[in-house]
Amino acid sequence: MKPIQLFDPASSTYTYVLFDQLSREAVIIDPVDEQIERDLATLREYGLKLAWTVETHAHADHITSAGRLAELAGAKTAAPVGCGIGTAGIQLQDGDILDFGGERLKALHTPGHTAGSMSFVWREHVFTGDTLLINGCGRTDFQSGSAEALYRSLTQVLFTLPDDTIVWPGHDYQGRSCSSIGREKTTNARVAGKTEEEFVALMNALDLPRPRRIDEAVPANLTSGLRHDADGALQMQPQPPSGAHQGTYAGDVSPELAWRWVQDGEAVMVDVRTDAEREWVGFVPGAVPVAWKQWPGMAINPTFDQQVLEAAQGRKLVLLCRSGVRSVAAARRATELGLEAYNILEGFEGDPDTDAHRGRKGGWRFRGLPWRQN
Ligand SMILES: N[C@@H](CCC(=O)N[C@@H](CS)C(=O)NCC(=O)O)C(=O)O
Ligand SMILES: [Fe+2]
Repeated sequence: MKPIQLFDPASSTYTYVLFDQLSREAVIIDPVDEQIERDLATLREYGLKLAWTVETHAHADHITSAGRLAELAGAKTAAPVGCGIGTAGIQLQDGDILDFGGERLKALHTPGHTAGSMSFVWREHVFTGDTLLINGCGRTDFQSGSAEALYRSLTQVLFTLPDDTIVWPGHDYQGRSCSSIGREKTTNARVAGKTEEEFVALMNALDLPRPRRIDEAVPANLTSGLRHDADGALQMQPQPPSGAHQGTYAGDVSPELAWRWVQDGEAVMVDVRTDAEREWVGFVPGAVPVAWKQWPGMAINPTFDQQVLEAAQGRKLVLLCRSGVRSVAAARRATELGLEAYNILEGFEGDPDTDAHRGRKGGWRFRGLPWRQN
């Protein structure tokens, strides 16, 4: 049995999904925030139920999606006790076991890259985070790193595993996928055949540039990737419309808040996109389709007023479009009709990125909220 190995090209991070064949319970190791859609799709594709999210350490180069996976997929969060990730439900100690179905994942404390770093053993596999990389190892020059501690973790913990143990690293910057303990023990350029003094001298002379996102990533990762409390709280409050729209509709809401209101029965979601967009791009289960404009010619839907009045049934309306433009116009009209209408920020697809592709910069799908396609 092999883990599923997934790659985030922006940070060269590997994420791993392991699962129990019978119960379909799964563990995800080091999930990356920007890849949450891919990871949820992988879980769906294999028919898995996510039991655990696990961190090897508090990352400096990317933000984890653990907190959001816990919310969206019902997973429990686990992180090494020494990493200061206070939001993780289980604070792992050396030797602790996480059960998923009939399978077991064992935590090994392997400090050095950071003081709390851990590696995880599953069957004949070891997930080494940034402790051991293929023909390399994690740097030790920030976040309580220690080259001395790393030398001991490599030589006295990881290299005492059986030689045929498969090594699955936390990163690879050259497209390599996995290695073995035997191979790394004999050929790893940083540590093989080196004394502790030689290794420490080499590590201290690396002089690597600081990770680009360190100032943003480390604080976010200490709360499982859920942004600062103040932002989180703000995200769950409606905001008054700004600029020229002041006072013309009830407010702007995040996709997360809109979904919360819909689930609580407080609001009805109205999808104001065209039939074709819903049909071809995707839709939110339970949302009432009331196009604002329709093909041909994107003419205003003549029955919009009547349809939204019928849809509201005395409740608030949250209006969804592609990127949050038509939904503002529709919210203004619904307000004129006497309804309490909110615009859902970012829409279904979010804003275009630098390649002019939607779906990667905000939006309902990007945020991992429920949607379907026919
Ligand atoms: N260039 C990357 C940082 C790369 C980096 O520093 N990676 C860390 C792991 S988070 C490391 O230990 N690298 C070891 C090495 O490059 O030898 C960025 O800006 O995010
Ligand atoms: Fe790292």
